[in-house]
Amino acid sequence: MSNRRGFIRKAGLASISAVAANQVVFGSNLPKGLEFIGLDRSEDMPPGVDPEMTLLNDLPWNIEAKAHLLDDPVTPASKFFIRNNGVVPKDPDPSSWKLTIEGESAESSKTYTIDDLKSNFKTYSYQLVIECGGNGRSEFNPPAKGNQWSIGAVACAKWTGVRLRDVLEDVGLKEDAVYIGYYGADTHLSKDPDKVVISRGVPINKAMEDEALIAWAMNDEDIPLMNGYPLRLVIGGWPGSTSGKWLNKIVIRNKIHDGPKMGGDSYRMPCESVAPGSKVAEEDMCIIESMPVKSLITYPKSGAMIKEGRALEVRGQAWAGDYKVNSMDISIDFGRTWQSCVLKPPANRLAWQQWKTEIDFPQKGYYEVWAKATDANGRVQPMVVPGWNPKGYLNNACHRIAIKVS
Ligand SMILES: Nc1nc2c(c(=O)[nH]1)N[C@H]1C(S)=C(S)[C@@H](COP(=O)(O)O)O[C@H]1N2
Ligand SMILES: [Mo]
Repeated sequence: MSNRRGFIRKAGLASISAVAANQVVFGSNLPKGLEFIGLDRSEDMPPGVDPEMTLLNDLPWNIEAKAHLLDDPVTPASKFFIRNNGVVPKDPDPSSWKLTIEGESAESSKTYTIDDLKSNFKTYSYQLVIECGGNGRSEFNPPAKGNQWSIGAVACAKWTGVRLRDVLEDVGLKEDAVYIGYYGADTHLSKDPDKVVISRGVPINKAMEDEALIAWAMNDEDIPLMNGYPLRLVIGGWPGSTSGKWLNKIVIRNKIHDGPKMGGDSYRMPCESVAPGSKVAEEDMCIIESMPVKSLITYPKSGAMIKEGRALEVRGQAWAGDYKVNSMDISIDFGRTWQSCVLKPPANRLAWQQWKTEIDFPQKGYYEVWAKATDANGRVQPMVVPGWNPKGYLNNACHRIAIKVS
């Protein structure tokens, strides 16, 4: 733990939780080995954010959920994680908002208002999992730079909008189209107006699937400003970074999109596994596509105290990127034996699935409940942190909670 903290401190003020990045006046004088005490920052959260959410950074805003906050099948806006790379656009106006589709592999260039999208195309709603590629980053060793997400940079809301496919087809795709890229209206932390914060994308086949949405509503309401109001892409099952917020442009590309955060270590993994701490050459890095199988225990909270002789209901969520979760198991003996859980089918493709079971504890004492999901391809969550990588992506280790029986 002390190593971890030391690392965070070296990484700069901006990553110290519970201290406003821009408010530590004499921060550079802090003696080595000391940490800022910090304040209860729940009052400094953006409007509408549950005070139990964890603030990792406020410039840019990065806020994650705790496991027990993700107990709802459909995540409410107040518990939806926020991951920003730049500065949120000021007072976006939905009535004048424009989305332009262009690019070397577009047959034409077209611009739509949100009303155009609503009236020219059919509207669809899906429950879709968005998980940051860096969710779980805080567990990697040697540590990776960036927001030290624990387990809460994931959510599954109901999204409403038009199919990305329908809009792309309205513009027309040339034969050589292989990728799309997005642009948004957020601005760069450097204040350089020419610098793009992030512009990622997905291959055409992912963009053309039924569930890929250009969305204007989350849970039947306007999308919260922090989550992309008034318009965003929602690409379920892939790293959250593909779901462009404050969406104002989509480019249809004849090559893999090359916007900021498509190359280097960003959202890329060593194509072959490497020893922890290795330097990996550019050409040996591969773009992350589907997120791996994963699950959370959302009830009870870790640390729950229960009475001896009483069965305990345990429940949570499970998801597996582009795939279904096939089975869910829990262990109370540190992985020696497993008990299977009841697992619901997803509400639609790319939604997370609810699981539950009842546990009888054999005697008084301290226990841990470990949860393990298996996807439709037979891939299983690892019990410990999986393959180290330079930016600390794709940690899908089993979630654990503590229980005291007395
Ligand atoms: N324009 C824009 N889109 C963006 C980002 C961003 O910083 N700017 N962050 C991306 C990342 S890394 C993630 S994980 C998701 C997070 O979406 P959320 O903040 O709604 O949870 O948005 C993605 N879309
Ligand atoms: Mo992300």
